[in-house]
Amino acid sequence: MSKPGSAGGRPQTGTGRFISGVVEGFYGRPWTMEQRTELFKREQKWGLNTYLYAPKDDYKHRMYWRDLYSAEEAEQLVALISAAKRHNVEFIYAISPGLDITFSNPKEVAALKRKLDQVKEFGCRSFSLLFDDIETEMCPADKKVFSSFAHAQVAITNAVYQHLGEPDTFLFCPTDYCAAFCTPSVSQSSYLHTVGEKLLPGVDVLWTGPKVVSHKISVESIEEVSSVLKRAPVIWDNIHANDYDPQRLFLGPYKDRPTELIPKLRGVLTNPNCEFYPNFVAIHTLATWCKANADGGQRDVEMGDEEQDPGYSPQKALTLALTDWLQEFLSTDQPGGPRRRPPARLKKESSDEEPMQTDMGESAYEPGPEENPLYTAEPLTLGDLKLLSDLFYLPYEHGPTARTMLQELDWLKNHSAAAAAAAETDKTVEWCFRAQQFDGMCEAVVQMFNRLSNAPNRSILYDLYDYICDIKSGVGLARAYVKILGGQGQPSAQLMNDDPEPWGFRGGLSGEFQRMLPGHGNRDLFRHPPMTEVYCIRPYWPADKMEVQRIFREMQGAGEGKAPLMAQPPLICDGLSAGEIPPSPQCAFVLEDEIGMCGYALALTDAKAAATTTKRAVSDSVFEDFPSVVTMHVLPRVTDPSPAKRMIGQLLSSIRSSGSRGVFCELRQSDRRMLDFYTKLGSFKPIKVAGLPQDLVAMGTSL
Ligand code: GDL
Repeated sequence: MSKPGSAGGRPQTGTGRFISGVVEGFYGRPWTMEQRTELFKREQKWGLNTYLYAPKDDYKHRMYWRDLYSAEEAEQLVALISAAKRHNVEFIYAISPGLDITFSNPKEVAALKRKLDQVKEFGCRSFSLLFDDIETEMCPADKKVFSSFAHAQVAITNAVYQHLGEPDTFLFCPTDYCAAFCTPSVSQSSYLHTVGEKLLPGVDVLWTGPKVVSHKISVESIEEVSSVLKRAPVIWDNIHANDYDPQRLFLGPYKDRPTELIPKLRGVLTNPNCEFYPNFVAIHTLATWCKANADGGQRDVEMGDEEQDPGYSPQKALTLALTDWLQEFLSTDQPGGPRRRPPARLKKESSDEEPMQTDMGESAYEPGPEENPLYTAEPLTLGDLKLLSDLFYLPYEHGPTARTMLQELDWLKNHSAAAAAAAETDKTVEWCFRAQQFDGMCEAVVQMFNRLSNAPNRSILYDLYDYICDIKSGVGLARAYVKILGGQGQPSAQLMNDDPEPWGFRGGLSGEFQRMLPGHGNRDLFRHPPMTEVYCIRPYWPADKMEVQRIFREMQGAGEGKAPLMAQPPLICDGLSAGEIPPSPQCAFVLEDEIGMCGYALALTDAKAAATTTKRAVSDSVFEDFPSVVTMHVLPRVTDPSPAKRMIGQLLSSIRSSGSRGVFCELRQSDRRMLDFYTKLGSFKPIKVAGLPQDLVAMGTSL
């Protein structure tokens, strides 16, 4: 096994310690000097050791990288660098010259060295060159000198690294900084191979994982990139970055990076939310993660969950972070901050309640018996913060409460008509119960909002404010909608009015664009590109039997006036298409276009009886894995495969809901179109069925 932070026996660079901490590497308003100093305090307290200064929109970091700092700026940077030192945090100064540097011009190299020399004079000892998010095409002058972009970047990086006296910590961010950017792949990327071979061994490489914002980072993926780079990378983690979407904020725990990675990495730096204060959770949970192995692999297995990381539980890390964060919320951060008032009902008898601030003294207003009581707010709770984090969790995952709310709203929407039709049945009772529960969850969001907006620490509140307002009104709309579904309440002005307030149609121009796209621009749009024709997939009704038979005959080559192909052996599911066997409930769909029905997909959740009718001796083991059978036909006029994919998708989902564990279909070898269709679906694979007539093929999929 290789040493921690080393790859392929390469000696460790720098101090050899695991680099852990924060990269201020996002687009948008950079943090203030005070916030950065606060960050160093926190890093020290939580055991993190590094800060990488790389704010994309700081003029002199990227756009005007050649410009030296003014005396005033210098003073600030000197103070910042010494604050980092005081808190035992390694300050790495990064520069991004890639927007316009000409690598082959010695004046440019000199400008870069001059700039970094200046920062070195400020007391900085660790540096970084970043080449992320830039054009990959070299200018003609550079093309004459360098054989590739990688060669150009590596040459300048090595030169600067040596010029600065080979600092202990020197980081390089490649232009292909994640697997998704590598062509054709990580292992075959000539760019990364050049970096791996030519970059001096003392320089470390930043890497964001499989994607820019990586959902998961696996040990295998890191082993792969380490072998190409010939060194263990430093992860630049964008898991909590929110600079790409103004409606999102990430308050979930550091997650989906196994702690087994720690010995395989040179370090981890998180590039978190643009707003400073909400990063409490991102940084606190990263610190907990980093400690996982330092504690000698403290075992923390939660029984019965094999997926758990033995060294780290995101849920526990989150609770630890939120518990500490709550204290910060409750501390007044501004002069003239609020006095804590006793809750209304306790006001009279509570004499032991400590006011947080007593400077209101004599002038404190006490309402008379018939007057308005003073506005009081309950203090924020850990439960509120848990809910807040659930609503603003992680880029690929909502927190548990948010998931439940979405599921419940979906269920209430889909079952509201049934509830109305079956008055006073169990279904209505269940619908009303679940609607009430949903309402309760919405109310909890409102209460959380109220308590948050009364929290004494205004700096955190102001960073959160836009987001919590947004979620509060989103939840409010859903809540009003469920009331209307349940027949309570009038359609509110917000939902139905012809002239709503601006908060009834949110999102500005970007919102307009999204609403104009099919499915409101949701993720399905990318999975199933939009169709040019309009199709409708609807449940099969018994009255559709004749039309289904017509399509079946047409597809068998026995259209009007032609005789059916008698010579062919029947398929198990032919009885379904011919209308001799009815499909299982909820397991039949038809496809319609402008002309009429143009396809169908039918299933039997239990195929055994149909096999017997077709006189086919299918073995029990096949039925054990694939108890259900499907058949699907789509007329040739439907040239777009998407509607058929969606129809089979809906059918499989219904079969799965019936409790079946697998499904198969039979196809004729000559039916190239359907064979091709099932093969391209990806989920269906050929299966062996003993006694299958020669020109038939069976394909199956588990559900
Ligand atoms: C990026 C940018 C980063 C930005 C992040 C999230 C790297 C190396 N660069 O690609 O500045 O904050 O995406 O939008 O991650």
